[in-house]
Amino acid sequence: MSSLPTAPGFPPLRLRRYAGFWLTDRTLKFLGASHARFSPRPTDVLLVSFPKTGTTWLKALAFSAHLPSTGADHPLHRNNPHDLVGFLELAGEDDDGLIYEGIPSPRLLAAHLPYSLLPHGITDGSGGRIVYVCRDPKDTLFSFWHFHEKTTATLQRMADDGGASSAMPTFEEAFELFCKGQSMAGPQWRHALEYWEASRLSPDQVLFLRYEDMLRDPEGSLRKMAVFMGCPFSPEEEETGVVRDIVELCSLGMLKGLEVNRSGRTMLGLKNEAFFRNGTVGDWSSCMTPAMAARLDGIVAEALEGSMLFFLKEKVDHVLPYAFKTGRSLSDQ
Ligand code: PAP
Repeated sequence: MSSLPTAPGFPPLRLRRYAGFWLTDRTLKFLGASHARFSPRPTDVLLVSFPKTGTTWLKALAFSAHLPSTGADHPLHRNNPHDLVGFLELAGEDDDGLIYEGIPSPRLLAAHLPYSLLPHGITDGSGGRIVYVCRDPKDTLFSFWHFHEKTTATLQRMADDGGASSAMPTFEEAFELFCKGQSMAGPQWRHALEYWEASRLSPDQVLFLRYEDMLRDPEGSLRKMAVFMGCPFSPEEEETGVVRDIVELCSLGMLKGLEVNRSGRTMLGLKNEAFFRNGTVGDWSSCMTPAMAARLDGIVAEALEGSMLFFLKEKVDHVLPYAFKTGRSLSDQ
C-alpha cells in the first residue's frame, strides 16, 4: 500500500490510487483480504453504487422486496437501511473467518467497490447477481458536499486515522478534487462505466439502474429489481398493493421521519440522519455555476465518449440506436 500514489480527496481523506481508482486505506486493506475471505454464493444479491448515488434507498427497497409485508414489525421501522444490508468492504477487519458467512441464503450485501476490484467469485459468473445504481455526477457531488457538512466530526476522526488533512474544504476545492476523480472510489464516471459495460455483456448478472429513473417511476423500478433478484411480486401481492406499500415505506419522507433515522448512528459511527436530505434531481444548481457544471459535464462526456453510457437517460433513448454501432470497450481507455 505504501508504494501507491497518494493524494488528498473529497471528503478530505487520504486516498491512494490503485487500478485506476482513488481508494481509502480501509478499502485497500479489504481488497487484500477479500479474495480469500469472501465466499460468494449463486443466490447472493450485491447492491453496488458510487457513494451518494442512491445506496440507502436501494438497500431499503431490495431488503423490503424479500419480505412478505410492510407492517409495523418491518425491520425498517427500527433500523437504518445500512444496518440491514452490510457493505463488503466494512466487514470486520479483525475477524479471521469468512466474511458474512453467518448470513443465511439468499444474502443481500452491498459495496461501493469498482467492478474490477470485486472479489473474483462475484464477477466470474458464479457469485450471484449485482444491482447497480448511478446518478448524475453533479448531484452526486452536491449530495457529498452536504453529507460532508453533516458528518464533519466523524470524517475528521477517519481522516486522522488515515493521516489526511481534515480541514474543511470550500465547495470550489471539493469540486476541483471531484473533477480529478479524487473522491472515495472515484472517478465516478469510470466506476459507473465498468458496471455499465458489465451489464451490457451480462444483463442476467448485472442490472444497471439510474437514480433519476427510480425517482420518476419507483414502482416500475422496484418491480424490475424484484424480477432481476429472483423474487418477483405475485399477482396476489400486486392486487393487495404490496409494491405501492414498499415504495411508500422506503420513500425519503417516510424513512427520514422515523425516530431511528432522526437520532441513531450507523456504520463507522455516522449519524443516520445524514443519509436523508432532499433526494431530488438538479439540486446542484444552487451551488455550482453554469460554467462549473459545463466543465464537469465535459470531463464526464470525454471519459465516456463512445461508451454508450450517459448519466441522464433521455440522452440514452435518443442516442442509443446510433451509438450502438460505435461501442467502445473499457480496455480501449
Ligand atoms: P451513501 O452512499 O453514503 O450510502 P446514498 O444513500 O447513496 O449515500 O446517497 C444519499 C442520497 O440519497 C441523498 O441525496 P441528496 O443529498 O441529493 O438529497 C439522500 O437524500 C438520498 N436518499 C436517501 N434515502 C432516499 C430515499 N429513500 N429515496 C430517495 N432518495 C434517498
